[in-house]
Amino acid sequence: MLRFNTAGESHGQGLVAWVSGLPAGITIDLAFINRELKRRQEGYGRGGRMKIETDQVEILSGVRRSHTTGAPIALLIANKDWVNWQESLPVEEHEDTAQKYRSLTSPRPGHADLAGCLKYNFHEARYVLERASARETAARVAAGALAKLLLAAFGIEVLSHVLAVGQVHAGNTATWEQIREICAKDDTLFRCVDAEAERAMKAAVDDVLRTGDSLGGIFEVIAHNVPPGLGTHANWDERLDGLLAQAVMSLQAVKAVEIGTGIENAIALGSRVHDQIDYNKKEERFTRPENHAGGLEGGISNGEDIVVRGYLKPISTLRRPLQSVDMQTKEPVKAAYERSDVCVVPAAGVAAEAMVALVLARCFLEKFGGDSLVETRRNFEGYQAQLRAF
Ligand code: EPS
Repeated sequence: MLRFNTAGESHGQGLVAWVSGLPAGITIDLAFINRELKRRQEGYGRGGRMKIETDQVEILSGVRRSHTTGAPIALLIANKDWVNWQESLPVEEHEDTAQKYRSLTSPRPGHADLAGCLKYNFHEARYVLERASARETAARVAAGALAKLLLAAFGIEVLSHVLAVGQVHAGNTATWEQIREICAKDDTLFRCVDAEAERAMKAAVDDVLRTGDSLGGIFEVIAHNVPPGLGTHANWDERLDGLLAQAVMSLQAVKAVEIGTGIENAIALGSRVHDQIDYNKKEERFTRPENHAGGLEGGISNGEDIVVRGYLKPISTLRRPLQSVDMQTKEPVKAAYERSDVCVVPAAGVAAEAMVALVLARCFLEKFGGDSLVETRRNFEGYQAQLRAF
């Protein structure tokens, strides 16, 4: 079974990920993983931290001579900012470290600060916010890049683009080719296929930069060329739509997840919503002229592109802070301000690609198995032949 987890704090020594269950023989391209990390750092509206960090992965185990060995893979991404924090957050307390500790006693509405302090019995939020930080998604992106490399060996690609920032919506008309093109570019502002909407998104972010506010938005992840038959209707906890929703919702600041055009579908007529079925005799496969279902029916992939949208609340750290209460004095105060991003929708899209890729890779390996890529491929090709002969 493909499993992964992460550890690490925003201003700790580094972030780590552990990935287990990938078959032996997958080609691992470090440049690809690092490019994914760079994509996560991009976007207009990021804070000062992104000028400090150049995220690079170090692989500590499970990969030898550019191939997976089948053993657990340990990944490390160093935090360059650690040099500025090692006396504030030392692993072992020293005599002179206490006064260098940077406590945060006025919790930010919308952040994990207060709920985390109540739960763990801290009277200031440093340890909570360090782990709650979306910097953790760098580790997820590195793990997701491994999943993407497995999927790519079977022609499956996972990419994302931005549909909306604040009130600015680009519309729902992006094609797979446009999404590929925008993802191939370095240093995009919002990874939005609509240049005019992108300009308006920049203006919206400039506004909140001026006013000390923040903005959320909507990203869309597409998984292209996914075979039909991943996930199952048979058990609630194996439905692929449910697994994808949980994985994407688990990303910091994501507050709603949509499959296909699920939200619009809820208020439309059934006859407009359900994707009619055709058969392409030459390609020996069922096709759909439209994809409102986002490639999922009955919790099973149906062979169309899988479409997952994430809705991001605005960043909760505000330069012009909201009202809060000091956790020690219980007196009213303004919420704390820490250096932060003001808009992270394209970065969240990249983190969501990683989560979608990890879920798909897990379901793919559940269906096709294999301890080596050769074995997985044999099983996959047998199923492809079965589909053609259906
Ligand atoms: C970061 C995500 C955000 C940034 C962070 C880097 O984390 P958070 O969810 O805590 O706001 O603010 O940068 C800093 C913590 C900092 O000191 O600037 C990321 O995605 O890498």
